[in-house]
Amino acid sequence: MDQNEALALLKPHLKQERYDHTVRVMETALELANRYGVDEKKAELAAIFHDYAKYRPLEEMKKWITSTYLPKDLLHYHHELWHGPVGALLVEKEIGITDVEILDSIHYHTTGRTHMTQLDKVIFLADYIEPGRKFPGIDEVREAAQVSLDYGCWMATKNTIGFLMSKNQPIYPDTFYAYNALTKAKNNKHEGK
Ligand code: DGI
Ligand code: FE
Ligand code: FE
Repeated sequence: MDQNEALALLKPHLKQERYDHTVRVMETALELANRYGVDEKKAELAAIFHDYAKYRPLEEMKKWITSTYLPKDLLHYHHELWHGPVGALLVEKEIGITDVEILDSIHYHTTGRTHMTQLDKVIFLADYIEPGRKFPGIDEVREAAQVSLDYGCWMATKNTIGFLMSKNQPIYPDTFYAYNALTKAKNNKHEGK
């Protein structure tokens, strides 16, 4: 599936501003994939479909979580965390993408996970630093993304956890698992282990 075909399939599912965000995530993901030697075709498709389920009604997402293999604990956390896992499911069902690496990077794009693949990291980080984003601390994450994929993702998970804690929000376990795995990798590297 080429870029234009994929974008045309995506477009009816998103509002204009979300579509524009997606195009910026795609461009950012392609840059990161190129820089860090990750499969650009997979990065392109995963980025295009990462927010595919963003506007599905909550009741529909709930139904998919309840009736499929998706983790049930999602229902006990903010519904903002549902569109990644449900998106991966629907991109397979409705768009016909079967590549597990692509589907996983869509599934985990909001939280990350333990031992993220290189593709997971590209999508997670591209979504965080695309040029339209204006989070507090974003410049530091953009600089870290120039140093390495791991360092950029580590900084993004650290920022997200700090942000959620400052708002007294619960944090989904995968967000902690991602942060822990990236922190251990970073510390081991610095200690020369
Ligand atoms: O879909 P996007 O807006 O492009 O971005 P996203 O899929 O990364 O969603 C971002 C939102 O998800 C942001 O408001 C922070 C929130 N989030 C990320 N990790 C967690 C979380 N919210 C909770 N409650 N817990 C988390 O672990
Ligand atoms: Fe998202
Ligand atoms: Fe997004």
